[in-house]
Amino acid sequence: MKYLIKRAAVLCASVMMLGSSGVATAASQWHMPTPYGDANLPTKIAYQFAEEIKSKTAGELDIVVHSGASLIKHPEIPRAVKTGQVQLGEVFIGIMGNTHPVFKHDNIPFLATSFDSAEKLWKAAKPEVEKQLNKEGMMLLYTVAWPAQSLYTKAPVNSLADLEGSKMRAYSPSTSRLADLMNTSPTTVQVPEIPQAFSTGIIDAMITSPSTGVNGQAWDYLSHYTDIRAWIPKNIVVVNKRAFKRLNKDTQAVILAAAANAEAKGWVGVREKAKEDTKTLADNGIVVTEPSAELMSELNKIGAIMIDEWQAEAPEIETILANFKQ
Ligand code: PCA
Repeated sequence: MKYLIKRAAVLCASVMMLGSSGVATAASQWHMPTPYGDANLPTKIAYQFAEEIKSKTAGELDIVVHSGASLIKHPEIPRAVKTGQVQLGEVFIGIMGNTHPVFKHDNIPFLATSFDSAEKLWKAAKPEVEKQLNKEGMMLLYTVAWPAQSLYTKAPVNSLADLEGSKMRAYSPSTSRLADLMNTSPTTVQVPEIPQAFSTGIIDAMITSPSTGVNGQAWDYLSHYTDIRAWIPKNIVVVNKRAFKRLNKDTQAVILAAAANAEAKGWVGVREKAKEDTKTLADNGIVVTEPSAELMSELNKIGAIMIDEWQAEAPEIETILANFKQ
């Protein structure tokens, strides 16, 4: 019986797919889990991306965005897309650092610290990232960057000695390594848990964007923001290759055009967000300062170590770095 029901569902699905041969299609619904809440730029862009596809396919493809890890937990999103549990999803590139070192290009301190150089780094890394995703049965649709990542603490930081022994939030393999090299102890904390982790003493420092600080009302539990602008990480939206291939060519073209629009919007939007959110931190009483020369020189040394370590991990990294330096 179960088998029969399954067969019927499959038949139904194939009838719907007749669209590619020009016969009228029934609307299909796709599910898109995203890791961050609705207030975040990448999530807003995900909604617009879905809306554009729905309107340009006249409702034939309806992508339902499930924000804030409400459908699938963040670390499980890549696997959910890979296995076809969902058709597409959004993920922070850095958390895939342990899958393959090409994904670590995203969280290497002081490699690309301005938006222009981050765009350049993305162009350099993208072909290698696409190759790895392809091996995993996924296809890249678009990326959205975060503002540069800076240091949040409960006291001023003039040099690394001021941070020694503190509990530093980590959100990826690379940020755990960074915390080690800073003589702090890394603790993995997801964005929604940041306020509670600070107030209960699980962490006492973090490196993230002004946007994530504003989002979690950082002024309630810390006082200093040192603008080290250490790296500019990104989210990517990926689609299951088989699901994409099953669509007719017109729908595929609509998706790719919407993805290109989303990416362009992201690079413009993040530049505005970075300024606006840094101002909001200051307006709410956080002491926003430029880093001291001593702190920057210490951090740059750590950055150089991390680039060396990363380079030794796989031949693809050499290719990314060579493309980036061109
Ligand atoms: N916010 C997310 C990812 C990068 C960022 O700015 C976070 O802190 O987890």
